[in-house]
Amino acid sequence: MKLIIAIVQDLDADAVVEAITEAGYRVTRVATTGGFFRQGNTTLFCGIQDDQVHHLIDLLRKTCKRRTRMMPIAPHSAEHPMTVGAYVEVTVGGATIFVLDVKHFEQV
Ligand code: 2BA
Repeated sequence: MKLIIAIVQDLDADAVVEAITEAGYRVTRVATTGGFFRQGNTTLFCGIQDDQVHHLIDLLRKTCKRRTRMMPIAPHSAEHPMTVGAYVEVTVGGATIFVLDVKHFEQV
């Protein structure tokens, strides 16, 4: 058995969860925050059989989109309040996926 941990953008979360549940898998959705942007994203936990990993990753690939975001690299500070910050374009997503071996699974 595998545990898939997938970090996706909030914009894709509803569609991904729908696709995963429609395909017959179980998923837990957690509201998370990315360390770099410090903005909300969604982390999905999905326990599946080994032979389902490729199918699940395929679903994530089809439903999660790459997007570009503008990230401030020189935000204006108290020392220079009139400075207009500089921005850099950063590509985010589709999905960041971890595949972990599950040693033991039990529901009581
Ligand atoms: P954030 O940490 O908010 O990162 C958002 C985007 O900023 C990243 O998109 C990447 O394009 C860029 N980025 C992040 N750290 C960077 C760095 N040190 N230098 C330059 N650019 C950087 P993604 O790579 O698609 O990641 C989307 C979200 O997935 C991340 O949000 C984070 O929440 C999670 N993530 C990505 N890689 C991870 C990892 N190795 N471990 C844990 N979480 C990860």
